[in-house]
Amino acid sequence: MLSVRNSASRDVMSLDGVWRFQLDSGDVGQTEGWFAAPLPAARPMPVPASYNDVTIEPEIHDHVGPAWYERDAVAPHNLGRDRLILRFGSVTHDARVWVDGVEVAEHLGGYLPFEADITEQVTPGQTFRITVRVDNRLSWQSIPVGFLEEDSQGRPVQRYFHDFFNYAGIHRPVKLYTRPSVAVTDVTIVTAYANGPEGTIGRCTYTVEAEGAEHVYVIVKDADGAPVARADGATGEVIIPDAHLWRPGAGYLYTLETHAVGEEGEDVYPQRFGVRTVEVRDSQFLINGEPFYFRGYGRHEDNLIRGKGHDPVLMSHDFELMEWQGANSFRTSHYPYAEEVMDYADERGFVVIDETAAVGLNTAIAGGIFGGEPIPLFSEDHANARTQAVHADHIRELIARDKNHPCVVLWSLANEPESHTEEALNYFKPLAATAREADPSRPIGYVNVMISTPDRERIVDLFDVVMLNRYYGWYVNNGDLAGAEAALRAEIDAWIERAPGKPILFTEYGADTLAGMRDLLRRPWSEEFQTDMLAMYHRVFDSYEEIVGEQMWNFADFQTGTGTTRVGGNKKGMFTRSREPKQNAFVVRERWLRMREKS
Ligand code: GCB
Repeated sequence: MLSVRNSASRDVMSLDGVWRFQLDSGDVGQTEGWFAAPLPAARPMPVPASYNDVTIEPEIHDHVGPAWYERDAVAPHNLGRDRLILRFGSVTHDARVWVDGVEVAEHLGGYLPFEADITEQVTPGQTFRITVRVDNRLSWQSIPVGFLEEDSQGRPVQRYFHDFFNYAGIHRPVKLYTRPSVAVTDVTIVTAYANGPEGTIGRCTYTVEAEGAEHVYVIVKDADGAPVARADGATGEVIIPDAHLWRPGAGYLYTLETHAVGEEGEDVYPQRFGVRTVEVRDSQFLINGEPFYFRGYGRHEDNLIRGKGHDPVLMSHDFELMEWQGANSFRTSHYPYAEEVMDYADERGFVVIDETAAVGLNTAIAGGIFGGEPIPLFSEDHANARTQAVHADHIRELIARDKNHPCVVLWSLANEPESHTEEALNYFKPLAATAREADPSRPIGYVNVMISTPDRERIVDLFDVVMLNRYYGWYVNNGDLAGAEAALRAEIDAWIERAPGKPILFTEYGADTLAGMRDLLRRPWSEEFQTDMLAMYHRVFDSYEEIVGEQMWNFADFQTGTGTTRVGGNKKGMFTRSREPKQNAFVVRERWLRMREKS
């Protein structure tokens, strides 16, 4: 799906702001037709934001079930023959949308965009009402999975197998945009380059899909907007003389200006791209043919009050912090991030591991804590063929959204799924094929959980890299760093034997750390222990050529459900939730700046 862009033929209007909102605890809104008239008892609610922390009402914070949003908007008075599209960046988790009482869209899954052509529902210059039903319930057939229970008062409680809080609402910008009836509907770009006597020659292979077009042509513009190449036809190749590569730390971007011309007019869509290659070879991860070492974090879209609501201020600050620290990459743990974040990563030259929302497909863990009910996960009554189909659709949607981002170098199909059983192999085999078919140009991986050791693991052969979340020193060997180091080294040795030639990437390692807790004995939970534990991991990583990256857990403290192991959330952050550095942040900064200088 194309991002929303302004162009000579497209106008964009923001619908962010304060909407009207109402919980639907009895799930009666649909049968009572809340979409057909203004909401019966609405209160204000900002968009984009999670609704949970905005008010101080437990009913809203802990709500399980549908909630409704509503606002008025005005259709452009000069719409002419253009189409009017209503687009949501994400609604978590399931959405239904009405315009003046007419249903226009339905979308499953809380982290990807969807849109509806509402031209027929509106009158140019007239006000219309948008109503959205948001359902935050997870089931065995949603991605991520979850199930419902009741508390002692008979109220529904959402259970799930990941630790981050199940924030809900309209999380990302809502837009209205116009486009001509002749329209560019999709663009796919794959790049390559060759170095020769005349410098670097970039090659951009493209495919444009267009509606109602008789003629398609493309113009490549450089970062200053100057045209540097052009080609005719809906598919083809453009050669870029003297090309600037997109590199980690230097995000040079071109624009493929696509023109679709038909009897009804012309559409212009500017698709940004970077010239770069990605390849996995001989235990190395190569970007532009050079070995790349990932320095960074697993992150969350999470912050005070706004929950998972996208906020450009926080986004910019987070990138400043990452750069200050010398990081060059992050993983979108554990769901696709806002499109604005992906654009920003492209511009700033950050390297991204793009992860699906398939977190917690594992009934043997609960938020990283081992234990829990022994539920047969991949089975008719739990994660079944329907779940797999939803997961496959989600992979296709993610790749359709993010395929043109040069920052994305690797697709992560799941975080810590069950991966040591025959059922897991049967589940993931077709999904790996789905990802490869949707994007043959990038490597794929999945993130392995600690209980699926190399002697038991069954699915790694489907993937190009080994991605490991390890907590030796924390959940295992807590406080015993010598024991943790020995166990970590033994496991790495076993992975090298189990998956020869595949690069190994540490996608999580970390210790809960209460900011301000200092300890002369350097014990767990103190700032000293976090520093010591990460230093131990880094020493180990430095002694293996097969290890191509370190993404610690987590960039910042984040909100979770409550529990005996979570003190006001997950505290494994390098920074606190309000982005103050812990002691460790300075220590790791020295290491990463040194590494940045050398690379
Ligand atoms: C994990 C999960 C991550 C948790 C983390 C922890 O393995 O992937 O989502 O937050 O452990 O801190 O327990």
